[in-house]
Amino acid sequence: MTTVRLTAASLDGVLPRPGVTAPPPGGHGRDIGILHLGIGAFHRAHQAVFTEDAVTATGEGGWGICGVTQRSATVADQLLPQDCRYGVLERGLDTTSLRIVGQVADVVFPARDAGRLWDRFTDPAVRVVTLTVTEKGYRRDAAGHLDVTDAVVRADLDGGHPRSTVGVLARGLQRRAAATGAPITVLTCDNLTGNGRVLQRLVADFCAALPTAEGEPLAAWIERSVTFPNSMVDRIVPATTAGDRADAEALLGLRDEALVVAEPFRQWVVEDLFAAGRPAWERAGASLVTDVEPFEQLKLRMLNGTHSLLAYLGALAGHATIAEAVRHPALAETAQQMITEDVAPTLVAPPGVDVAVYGRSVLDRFANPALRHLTTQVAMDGSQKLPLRLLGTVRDRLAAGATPRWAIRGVAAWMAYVTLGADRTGRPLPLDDPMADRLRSAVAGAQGAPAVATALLGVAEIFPHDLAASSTFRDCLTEQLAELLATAP
Ligand code: CS2
Repeated sequence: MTTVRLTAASLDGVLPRPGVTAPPPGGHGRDIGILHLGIGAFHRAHQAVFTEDAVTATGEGGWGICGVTQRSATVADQLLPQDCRYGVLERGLDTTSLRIVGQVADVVFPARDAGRLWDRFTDPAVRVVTLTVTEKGYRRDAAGHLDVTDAVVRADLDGGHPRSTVGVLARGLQRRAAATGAPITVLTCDNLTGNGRVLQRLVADFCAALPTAEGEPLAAWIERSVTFPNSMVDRIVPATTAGDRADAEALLGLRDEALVVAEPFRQWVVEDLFAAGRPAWERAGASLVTDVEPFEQLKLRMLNGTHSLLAYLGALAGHATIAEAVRHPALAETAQQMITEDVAPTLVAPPGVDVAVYGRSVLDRFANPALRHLTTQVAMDGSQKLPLRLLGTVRDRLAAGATPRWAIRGVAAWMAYVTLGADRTGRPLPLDDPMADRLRSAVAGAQGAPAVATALLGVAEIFPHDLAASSTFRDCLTEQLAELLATAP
């Protein structure tokens, strides 16, 4: 028997239902005020939930979300037939609950219908553009600028329908400037240090690479009318599995093809720098602050850094999930040591946060066995993640005269992962990374830890010259890499 699919009408037909939370009646507040670039699982489990809670708490309308899916139509085809309703399956240690979210009001796949994207950009009712496009979506060069040698960025500068994130954003802002010039906020929600300022600079780089007569007035308008707050986002959202879909279907009695799964925890710290208003996210538990940086460093280095460490060491040791990896005593100890000995001394504690307690909570969250967060999923895009998550810690500790052995172990584990391509039982480990070809050819023919380390330390987009030249770093790295390579099948 095939189950009926989730839609606004079918949902009304099954509610109320134990274990299921429904969106507010009538889905108030769905008039679109937010345009979101990159409507993957993370946005649906994080910002959309905060926004719906804020709108529910205040009764203020006008903050419905229009999601944009750039690379494929999959998300549009999942959400549109469901009137954009979807479930967030919350998996705690011993509780599972399902919440249906109604805050997303539309989804656009620009390759199919670019006009609808531009209509949103020029609509003065749209006052915030949010983004979750992952680290690689920013297309930065080794110096952190927009990579104007990238073929997609070049094509966007030349005109035609833009495909890069910065291209879409700059062209959308250009149309808005020409239409009404109404101010707007661009709020990135990706795991980058100083993410708002980074994006602001990349958009400025795009403008600077345009012909002067076009780029200068656009840059000047953006300077006057657009703000780019920093933000720190946190919620573990693994890829949805068939098991998650089956569990949600059992709870709801409807089939949900847009389901996402998440841990109960969620946090959002946002710099309160909005050009044209915002939802009252503080009413939904977000923190609106003047300085996000200490929160961001804490999260990137302690949570994401440890996540990457466990992903590479765990995958190499044959652990399929992060929860399995962190339940292994030796790996748990390594993670704890990195947190305490290497990361903690580099941090300025954010107001009201006890860094040691935070570190323990991170490991508890990782150990949640109900979340099947694959080590290979977290291992993806290492070339983009390493500098933000591990290398900052390594640099700061080296500068303080210390040898951050555990953070360096994380780097060594990444190198072993790249080189071996298989775990200790011989099972293949995918190298899913925008620089995969570069990395493979760098290590091709390199025999033994010193040669592999030299080959990968030479990739300047990842390892800045001064770090690659540090003998303390190189010696500690080579020693640990030798050990990891020796345990290969
Ligand atoms: C993870 C993050 O996949 C990864 O690299 O480290 O997605 C992590 O789950 C989130 O940042 C948690 O907020």
